Parts: sequence; structure tokens; C-alpha cells
Amino acid sequence: MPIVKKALITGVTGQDGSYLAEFLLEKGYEVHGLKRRASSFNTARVDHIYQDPHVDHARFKLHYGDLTDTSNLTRLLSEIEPDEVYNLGAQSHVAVSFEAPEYTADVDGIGTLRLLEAIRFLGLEKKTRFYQASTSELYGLVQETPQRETTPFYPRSPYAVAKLYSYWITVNYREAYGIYACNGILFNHESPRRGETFVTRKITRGLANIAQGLEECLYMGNIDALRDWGHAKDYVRMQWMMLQQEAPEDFVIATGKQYSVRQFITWSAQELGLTLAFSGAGVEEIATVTAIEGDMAPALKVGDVVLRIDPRYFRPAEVETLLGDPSKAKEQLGWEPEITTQEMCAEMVREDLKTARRHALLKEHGMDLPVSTEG
Ligand code: NDP
Ligand code: GDR
Repeated sequence: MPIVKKALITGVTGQDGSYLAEFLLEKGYEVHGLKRRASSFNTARVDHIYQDPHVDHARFKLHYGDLTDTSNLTRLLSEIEPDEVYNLGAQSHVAVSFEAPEYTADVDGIGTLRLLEAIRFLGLEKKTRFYQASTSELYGLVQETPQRETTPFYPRSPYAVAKLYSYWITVNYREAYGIYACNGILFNHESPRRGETFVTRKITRGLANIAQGLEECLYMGNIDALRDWGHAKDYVRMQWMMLQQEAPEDFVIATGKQYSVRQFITWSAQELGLTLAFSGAGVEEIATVTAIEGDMAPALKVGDVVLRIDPRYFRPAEVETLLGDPSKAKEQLGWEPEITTQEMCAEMVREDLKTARRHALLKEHGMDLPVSTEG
């Protein structure tokens, strides 16, 4: 396949980066990804598309780098001269940003400036288009419902404040230097590749493990939080679409539907054949199994408590509710999500159940693998 364009993806080893890399490779792009040096392998999400660099015409290439390293980013941009840069790299966990606020600001805020400044410094303003992974967390303490492109921001975490800087520096470089730079203001999006400590994956993986006897109980924070959850596959398509327009603009990407964490727990349990009853209030609330159908949860019986509240997972400042209005994306770009929240939840549970069953089988044969439950 002839190479159509060259793209650089920061955060290629993350959830979105892996789906976007697949998407761009299918479109005929040469895809360059930034990966961080780690003491163990961190490329599990892209191993299936990795191409041996010794093979001629490899179109997927990984480079060591970091958003805190200006010279590294500048060198890579000058060597690759990409047509498109997708800045997806970030310390992306809101709760962790309260623990590591300075690092989060450096990566999620100044990291964006480093890339934009490198584009300018290298004279790539007219060649390289730039996508910034902005977020519904910018709306934080919401000022209007549903949230759209014009809704005022009110960030509620070090993560969101760092992303606010990135949002505005992207707008500023577009206006000041004419760079084709866009913000995708994406609401929560999930998939079987979602990091294990974000709430949806924590639930689907945790319940699948409990059903198979690998964990005993799920410890959760604020299960009344409301979110607008879409599927990452639908959202990366839109990231690409935003860079294919005549003029750069910012877009909200969301489903326009909102559910509680508690609802997501109920759906996940149902997918495992479990009916749950919630009882108690506040930190005393628990979820108990009241009925079991099928054979997906051999380790459970009616009356078992599978969920408790642990205040450790409450945030110093919480974003209680988010609901996006994707009308602009729909009207201007014809984008609509294809996968519903409940379908996505079912897919995540199915995938986590497969893994849990494999682990349970190994355990049965005396080959116990440690199952991490941190986060
Ligand atoms: P992930 O946490 O799954 O992936 C983050 C990526 O950033 C990983 O590849 C990670 O590398 C990389 N990264 C972390 N720190 C650095 C650093 N210092 N230098 C370079 N790379 C780094 O996030 P998602 O895929 O879910 O999200 C992608 C982007 O979209 C993020 O910027 C996120 O903030 C934003 N976003 C996400 C939403 C969502 O619901 N998923 C919604 C709105 C915005 P490693 O694998 O080594 O950890
Ligand atoms: P969020 O996602 O903070 O919206 O950021 P997360 O899944 O972490 O939390 C969603 C909501 O669930 C509540 N919650 C818990 N969250 C976690 N992680 N663990 C728990 O045990 C738990 N219990 C309840 C949270 O308090 C919150 O209200 C995600 C990230 O992908 C960001 O990078 C992105 O910008 C936004 O989505 C849009």
C-alpha cells in the first residue's frame, strides 16, 4: 500500500493511541509512536500491530521519548516531519493527579507547549496538523447542561487544570501562528483496552475476577457519579476526522447520554448472570448477590457481598456529573457513535471474563498467577 501520510502519536501505548494507530495504518499512514522507557514491557496494546523495523516498508515505528523531554520531541519532529501529530500522551488519571500534581502539570500542560513550540521552531507550521486530547474534565463543576463547545470551563483537579493550559495553548498557537491545531473535547470513552484503574474497567475486571474466585470484593468510591461514556473506537475516528477539515476547529465528542457508576455496576453484574441489591448508605453501602443465572460465576452464591465503599477512592474535589452535546460534530462532520454504553459494557465484561477464566483454570491446576487489585 503506498504511504498516504505520516503521523506521530504521543501516548501510542495507551488505550486511544492503540486504536488510533490501527485506524491510521488501515488508512495507509506511516505511523510513528512515542513510547516511554519502562523497566518492563509497556507495549501490550500495540504488540499485535508492531512491525519488525528490519523488514522493508515497515509502516509502524516506535521511538523512545517523553513529553517532559524537549530535545527528544524536537529531534523526533525534525526527523519524522509528520503531516499530523496526535498528542494523546498524558498522566491521564484524575485521582493520581492529586498525588502527583507537578508531574501532571509538566506532562499534560507543558508537554503540549513543547510539541507546539517544536512545530514552530522547525518551521512546520504549514505542514504539520496538530490534535490535542482535550477533555470533558475541563467542565468540572458544570456551568451548563449538556456541555457544548461554548460552555464555560471550571476544572476541578490538577489534571483538568493542566489540560486547561493545553486547551488554550492549542487555540493560541492556531491564532498566533496559523498552525492547523484542534482540540477534541472528549467525554469519557472506554473499551476492553481501558486502563485497569479507571472506573469502568475496574468494575468489569473486578466483577469478572470475583465471579471466578480470583478476588473477593470490589472497593469503590463515589458510585453516584454520572458520566457520558462512549467507546474509544468511535472516538479515535473523530480525532482523525477533525484533522481532515479545511479549517481547524474544536469539537465536543460525546454520546449525549448519561449513566451513574452504580448503573454501570448493575449492567456489568447482569452480563455475568448476577442480580445485585444495594443496601446501606454512604460509606456503609454494600452490594449483595440476590440471584445467579448461568455458569459464569461459579465462585459466588446468593448472599455474597461483592462491593463495598472505601473512602480512599473519594477525590478531594469531585466531578459529579458530565453530559456532552455532540451536535456540532454530528452536523458539521456527520459523526455519530456506533456503539452504545451498554453494548460497550457487555464487550468489556466478556473480555475480562475470558482472562479471569484463564487465570482460574491455571489456579485450579496449581499455577497460581498473582492478580493485581491495586487502584
Ligand atoms: P491512557 O492513560 O490509556 O494512555 C496515556 C498514554 O500517555 C500512554 O501511552 C502513556 O504511556 C503515555 N504517557 C504518560 N506519561 C507520558 C509522558 N510523560 N511522556 C509521554 N507519554 C506519556 O489514556 P487514554 O488513551 O485513555 O487517553 C488518551 C488521551 O486522551 C490522554 O491525554 C487523556 O488525558 C485524554 N482523554 C481521555 C479520555 C478518556 O476517557 N479515555 C477522555 C478525554 C481525554 P505508558 O503506556 O507508558 O503509561
Ligand atoms: P474520570 O474517570 O475521572 O472521569 O477521568 P474515572 O473512570 O477514573 O472516574 C469516573 C468517575 O467514577 C468515580 N469512581 C471511581 N473512579 C475510579 N477510578 N475508581 C473508583 O474506585 C471509583 N469509584 C467511583 C470517580 O470518582 C469519577 O467520578 C477519565 C480519564 O480518562 C481522564 O483522562 C479523561 O479526561 C476523563 O475521563 C474524561
